Amino acid sequence: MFPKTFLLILFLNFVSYSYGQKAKKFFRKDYTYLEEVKSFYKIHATPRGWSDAKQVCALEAATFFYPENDEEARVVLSFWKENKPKIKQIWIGISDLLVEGVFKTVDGRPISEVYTNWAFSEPNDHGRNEDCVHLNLDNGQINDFICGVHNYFICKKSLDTLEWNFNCDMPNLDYTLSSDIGKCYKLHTTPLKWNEAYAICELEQSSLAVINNKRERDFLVKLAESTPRPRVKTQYQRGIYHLGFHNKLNQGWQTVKGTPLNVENDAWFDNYEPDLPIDHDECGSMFYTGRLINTDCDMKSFYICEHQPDHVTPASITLSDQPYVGGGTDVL
Ligand code: FUC
Ligand code: CA
Ligand code: CA
Repeated sequence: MFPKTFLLILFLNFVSYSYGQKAKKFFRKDYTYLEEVKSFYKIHATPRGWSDAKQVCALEAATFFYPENDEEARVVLSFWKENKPKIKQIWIGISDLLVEGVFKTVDGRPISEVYTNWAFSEPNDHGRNEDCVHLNLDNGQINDFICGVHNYFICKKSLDTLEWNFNCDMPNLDYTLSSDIGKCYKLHTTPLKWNEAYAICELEQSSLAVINNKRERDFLVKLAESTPRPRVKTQYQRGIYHLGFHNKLNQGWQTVKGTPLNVENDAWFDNYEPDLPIDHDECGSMFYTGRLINTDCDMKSFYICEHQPDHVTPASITLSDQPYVGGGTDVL
């Protein structure tokens, strides 16, 4: 009897939690909720090629917008006109990249199920080089066009599909809270250059992690232990993780938050590569042992993002905490 009641309580809690978040109608600060279509939208005013646009939406835990029907097209077009009236067209999440002539949405639906308001005699695969669909914002008609051309676009999240990471106060479920430290972290295992990693963390509403004390260092070392074992000997697989500090401005090592990093500690560069530091190695990373190292900014590496949940008071972060710069041993 007890376990059943217990399970029921757990279940009700879960339901009311998700319901609670949905009732708040909040996804991210940069998205606007439109009640008529029960979804959140963000206008991206940085023009991108179609594939990049698709990736950006995915990284924001959203979908590359396409109208699901005439009603949504109407509502979103008027939302656009209120905000960015001058733009003539945007990319939408429909293409025939996979099979020529077969147009599908980014989530795999045939175009016939959604929005087929083609302009006259479209799609025409003009120059045999048009696989991506754009939407004319004046008349709501669509046309196939060259995917590499840069256009504005919209990302969308429906209220239906909204999930919430309550511990971390964010929609991204991949972040884990360390209640000890008062921050949430995500370790990324697709190796990227430092700048790229920086940009991805930002899209996830977070930033490259900065280690403030030994406890946090230990936590990140544990997190790093969860990454797959090396199979090929490339740099990143030797256990390097990009973090949030650099000397790119040549004004001394500093964190991504602009605070100085104290590098007096002799543990700083030692034992990693005999000839370091050299000039272009101006990006900050962590060896899997927890030691901070400088790395070539172009080196692709795993990386760790951190997110500060709004409701958590970071008890362990005090004003006296300097970003941590030492510790660990680098034995390969
Ligand atoms: C029509 C369109 C093409 C392109 C060309 C200039 O042929 O179908 O997509 O815009 O005009
Ligand atoms: Ca085509
Ligand atoms: Ca066309």
